[in-house]
Amino acid sequence: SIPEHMREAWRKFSPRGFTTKEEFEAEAVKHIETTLARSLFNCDELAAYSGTALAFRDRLIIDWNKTQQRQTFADQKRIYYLSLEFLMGRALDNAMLNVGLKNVAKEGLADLGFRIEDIIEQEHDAALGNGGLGRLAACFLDSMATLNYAAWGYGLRYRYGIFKQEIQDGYQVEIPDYWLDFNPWEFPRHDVTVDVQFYGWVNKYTDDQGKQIVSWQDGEIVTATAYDVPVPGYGTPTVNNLRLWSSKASSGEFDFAKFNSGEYESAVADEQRAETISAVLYPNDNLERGKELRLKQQYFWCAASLHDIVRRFKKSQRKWSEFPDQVAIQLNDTHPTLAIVELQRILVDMEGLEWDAAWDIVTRTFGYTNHTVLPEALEKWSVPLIQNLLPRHLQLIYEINLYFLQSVERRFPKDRDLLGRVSIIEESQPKMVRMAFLAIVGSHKVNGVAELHSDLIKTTIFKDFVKVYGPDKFTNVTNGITPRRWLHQANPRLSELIASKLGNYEFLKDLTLLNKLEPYVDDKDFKKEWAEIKYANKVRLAQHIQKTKGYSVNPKALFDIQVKRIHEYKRQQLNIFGVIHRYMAIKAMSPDERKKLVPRVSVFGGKAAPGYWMAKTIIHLINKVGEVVNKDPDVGDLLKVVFLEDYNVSKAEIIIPASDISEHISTAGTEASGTSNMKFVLNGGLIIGTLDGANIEITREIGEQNIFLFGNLSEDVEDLRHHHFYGDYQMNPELLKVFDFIKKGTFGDEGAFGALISGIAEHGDYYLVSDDFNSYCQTQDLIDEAYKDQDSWVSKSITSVARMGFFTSDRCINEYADGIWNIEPLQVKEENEVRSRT
Ligand code: 475
Repeated sequence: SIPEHMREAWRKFSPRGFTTKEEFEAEAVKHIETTLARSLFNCDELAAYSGTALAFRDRLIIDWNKTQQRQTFADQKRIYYLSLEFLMGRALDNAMLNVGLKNVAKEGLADLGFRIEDIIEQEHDAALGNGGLGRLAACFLDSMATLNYAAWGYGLRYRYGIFKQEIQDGYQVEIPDYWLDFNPWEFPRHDVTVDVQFYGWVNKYTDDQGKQIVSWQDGEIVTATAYDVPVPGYGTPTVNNLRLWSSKASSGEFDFAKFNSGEYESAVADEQRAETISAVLYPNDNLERGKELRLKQQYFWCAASLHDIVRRFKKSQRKWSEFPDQVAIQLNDTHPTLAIVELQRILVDMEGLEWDAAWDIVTRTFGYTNHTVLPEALEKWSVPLIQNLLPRHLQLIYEINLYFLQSVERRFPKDRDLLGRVSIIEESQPKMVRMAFLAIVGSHKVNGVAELHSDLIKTTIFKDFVKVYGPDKFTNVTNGITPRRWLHQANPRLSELIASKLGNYEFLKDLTLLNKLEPYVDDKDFKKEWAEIKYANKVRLAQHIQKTKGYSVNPKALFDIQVKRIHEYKRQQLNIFGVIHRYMAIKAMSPDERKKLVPRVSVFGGKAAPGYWMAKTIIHLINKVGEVVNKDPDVGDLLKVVFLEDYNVSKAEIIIPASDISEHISTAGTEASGTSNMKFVLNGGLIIGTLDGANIEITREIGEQNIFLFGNLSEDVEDLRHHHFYGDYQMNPELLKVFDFIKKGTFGDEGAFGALISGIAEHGDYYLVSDDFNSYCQTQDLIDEAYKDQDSWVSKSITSVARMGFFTSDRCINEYADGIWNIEPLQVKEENEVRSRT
């Protein structure tokens, strides 16, 4: 660093960042005219967005620098959140709100000739995730920064995020999402690199001093380069770091020999192969496919992150035994499990620690979060694949397993079966490494993401590990969401109304303060404003539908929304069969009967994994039903079916505030938590749901009278499935009528839907669509009745919001910090009130 006596110039000129409208305008214009080389004669909205984003980016990086210095000086424990997915969405609006300068930007942009809403719209979503797991990671980053924890996210800088979805002839078509054309939110750190090795072989020998040396040799080297993304907290100067790794052929490796000997093409091909590692996000949600490139991604990212963390720790010159006091690493599902093995390798092979001492450090460092019990989503990697790609790691895994099984055997000497059941290696053909088991063995805590889910993992997939370790290793942290994005940013008018009653915006930092809304549940004026805001949000969505789909829907109708990844377990098929049932009922009614109906708009949105054929069939059916129903003159406004294309974070911000009812209707016991259920309720929507995931805790908090529950319970699912195969099983007759209606060709070629129907009617109905159909339809009728009484509906809405305090991700982070990471927030002395609460 610069010597003390030469620091004056630095202090004098180091930028302080804008706070006034004029200062903002100066920054934005400077960027537009110099960084972007545009002028007032050719500044379109995209250029205005770019200038604004660069101005805020600069603003953030000043606080980012200070935060990093503060955290380094404090020399306390840090959290490292390892996630293959960070579904960040747009950054500009969030940055403006979190630093409290949205009004300044709004007025400044108006001076320059732009509307802030149009400018915000220009930004491309950062869509480096699939669904719930990736968005949870993004909410957690927001909370960790807001609560002043010293926390880093580590992920991959995919060149292509989740694909863009288009609907053509009712079918999903995938378009690549190249999003890095212009990304002002990242800082390339060409000086922060890690060389990561693949393939090769393991050389074991004894050196001159008689010490066992293990060396992993002759592999292929790929370089990881860091790209840093600032993560601003709300109402605090803390700006944390999200470090994303990008792959490149190592400069040492780029084969100049080849190049010089005329093999130019093959040298370039090697280079491209290296870049492929971070090229694309795997588009599967709740599904693992076991592809080699995916394993390469996982190791590349784990190795780069671990070496970065270890490098930082080594600067502190502490003893290795203090590593777990300085470092907590949280594994977001099993995707980063190789980090456990890599840390053991660093400590034993590279730093020369004894096995037991190293393993003690490792297990005290890691925590593992499980996000699903679906068998097809549990990661297993074939032993031959690992053997080839990571030969040394396979040896370490076997060794870890050996010591683990020996300890199990000592404690349960008579239980031979137990050893086979808990072994990290599955004795199949080929043998497989069970990553969840490795994650459990290598961590000190394992958590599920909602109470039911955490109970289920203890009694089903990880039951034997509860026997081995005792119940205390397993814990629950019910998921949450950041109220900054999901209330304040997505629903500014509702946030403002709440603030007007509560006196300030403190509830955005302490969401339990929402309970102060309860006294207003019967306040006539308040209710009127509440209802008006919901209506305005519905109008906004109706405009979006008009713009993107080209037809209009009635904003006075009941908006019934299901937006999430398309998956059989989430049961969009139950919803669309219910819609068809409703359509059939309307067709059968007299005009007088129709007049009594509550008009409804059924909105669907979500992507199917490109290889998930059944999910694509469901999308196709929804679109075909829409085509028929929406133009049927018998139906008119009474029913509209809308499939919104390309559901993503920024669309969620428009869709969620506009719901009257949202659907969270997974087969009981299958949805680990769900987080959109929380987002919808926080925005004043009611929900129809099964007793699954966090729906159960939402019900407990807001009260049974404020939620529409239906369907079989998780504890009965197994028996029901058994009965389908071995009992005298009868399909629900109303559902059969729906199937007949489809089979008649009402929605086009009935063959297209054959497998969807037969899966339920003939092949065991694994997701219990038929079992729950009656209760689902009856509950939908109750909803229609309840909606007619708008006064009581609005009271339910307000009461629910008032009781949602528990579901902030701030609460989650504090629970992780207390129960798993053993870490305190860093005191920020200069903590400044958010300047203008916009
Ligand atoms: C749950 N993704 C939600 C959310 O905890 C829960 C798995 C394997 C491979 C690729 N993606 C995955 C998931 O398992 C996932 O997104 N799980 C979701 O995590 C946050 O709220 O119920 O389905």
